[in-house]
Amino acid sequence: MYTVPDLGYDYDALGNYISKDIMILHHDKHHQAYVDKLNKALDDAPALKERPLESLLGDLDSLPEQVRTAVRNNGGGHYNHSLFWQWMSPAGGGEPSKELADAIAAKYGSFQGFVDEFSAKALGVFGSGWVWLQPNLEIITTANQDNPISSGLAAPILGLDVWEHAYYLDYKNKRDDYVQAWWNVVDWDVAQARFNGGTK
Ligand code: MN3
Repeated sequence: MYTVPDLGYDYDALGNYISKDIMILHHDKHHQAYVDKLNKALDDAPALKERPLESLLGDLDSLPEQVRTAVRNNGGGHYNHSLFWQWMSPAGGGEPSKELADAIAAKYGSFQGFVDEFSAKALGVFGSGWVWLQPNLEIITTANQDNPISSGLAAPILGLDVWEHAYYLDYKNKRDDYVQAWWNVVDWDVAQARFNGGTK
């Protein structure tokens, strides 16, 4: 049985950037719903419970057709959100340090150049989806709850949820304000660790 992980910080820890109301709704309701639906789907295919979630998402075509879409959407939702909470911190913001900062500057000219491109891609996602920073520092987007690992790519080192449920309570339709605020809570230490350590 999958469970929703703790945030690792208080619901109100991200201050005015992402409100307590959003964090409660997003973590306790939306993420919980993905977990509940994933567990329910796997009751119909118990053998899949023996495999790590990364393995299922990395090989969706191998899954029985009756659970494939549920695993893609709800397994993806669980996987993505479990990472998303880690990528934010009340001590976040600023710029990455060390190897990641140098690599980003080498690829994008400057940290601000990277932020501008990532933000533009976040605003360019039509409807619901995510924007990701990959270990090779490419910025890619996916629709719905898809993760790059389902396309044969590496697991991302950073990602931003641009579903309306992630910002509507605070920012209404202004996704640009949400994206701008989010940079203030990004936990670069986690992104750095994933960059250094490599992701599958
Ligand atoms: Mn979400």
